[in-house]
Amino acid sequence: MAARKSAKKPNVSAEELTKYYREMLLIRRFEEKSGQLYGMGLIGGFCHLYIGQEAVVVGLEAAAEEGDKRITSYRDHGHMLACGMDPDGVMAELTGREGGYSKGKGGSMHMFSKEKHFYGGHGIVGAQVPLGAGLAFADKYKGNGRVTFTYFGDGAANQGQVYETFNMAALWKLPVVFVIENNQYAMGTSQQRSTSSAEIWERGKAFGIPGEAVDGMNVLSVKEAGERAVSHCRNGDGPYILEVKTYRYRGHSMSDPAKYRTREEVQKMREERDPIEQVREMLLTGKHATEDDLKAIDKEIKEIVSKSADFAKDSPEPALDELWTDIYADEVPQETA
Ligand SMILES: Cc1ncc(C[n+]2csc(CCOP(=O)(O)OP(=O)(O)O)c2C)c(N)n1
Ligand SMILES: [Mg+2]
Repeated sequence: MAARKSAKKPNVSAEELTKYYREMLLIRRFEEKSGQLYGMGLIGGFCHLYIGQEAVVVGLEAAAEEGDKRITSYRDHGHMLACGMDPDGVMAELTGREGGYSKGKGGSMHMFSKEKHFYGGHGIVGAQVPLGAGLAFADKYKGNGRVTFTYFGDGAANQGQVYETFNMAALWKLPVVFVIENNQYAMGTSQQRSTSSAEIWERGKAFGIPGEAVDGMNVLSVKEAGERAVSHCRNGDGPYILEVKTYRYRGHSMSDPAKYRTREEVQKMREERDPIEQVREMLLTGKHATEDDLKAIDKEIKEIVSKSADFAKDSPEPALDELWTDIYADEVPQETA
């Protein structure tokens, strides 16, 4: 793929690196556990894992400030964990239980957190793109200096509504970072078979939107690019596009046997580009951490994930009368801030 490795020596503290390691590992272990629970029949319906793409959200969350917003597609568990949502609530939602973020009524693709400014979780490909611009419009209107991260895939990037959104976002100088998570596939269709240009971000030029391609397997490169994008938006200069070149190791969803690519292709990416291994290497070679330190982090993360699975299993199924709630808004929210 076209993503470049960052050649220069990273200017990053041990604390920061350890934080990214921990956050990416949490997503990976959480997703592995979700896969297991799915296999056991405890999670039903659609379930799209984020394994391999962890550096994208962790890098961009490192560039975000309190109050910034995020919205994404159905491949959303990593985004929720990275913005600080509770693993217990996410896992309980995956298993359709009362303790979940949508009281067990939304499942994998439909979770929200007003507190963490996470606006979903959207099952319709590309639907979150105009919604993300809408969130940014509200912030611009209020003049509160917030930025919205609007994530979508390489497949979604071929939709017409994306370009209608680019046009309006550029025209109104909306504070929105469009993050194209280019994992090279849209279900079983590779980017080469579906997309006329290898550099999707360049399409923004037609609207006067600046952007760049980013090595999405390197959390530091993602963070650095994220900071450029965020400062552009916060300065009032309008939208910015980041095409983050990444890779998903698992199938499109739990029901995908992934016959459209070779095992070797996946193996090569895991061995040579894995985002967590890269940070692990940096921590060890930079003598920022010992093998034992990392083992202790691994243990701590395993415990968080296993606790979330226990919470999910112990949480009851929603009561039958929940069928009649959360259908219409009880009141119109009057937000002022
Ligand atoms: C409007 C619409 N068309 C088709 C689908 C079926 N579908 C679900 S995911 C997907 C592929 C999207 O790929 P991409 O945007 O690259 O995201 P990724 O799954 O790789 O994260 C398709 C076609 C859908 N959910 N919504
Ligand atoms: Mg894709």
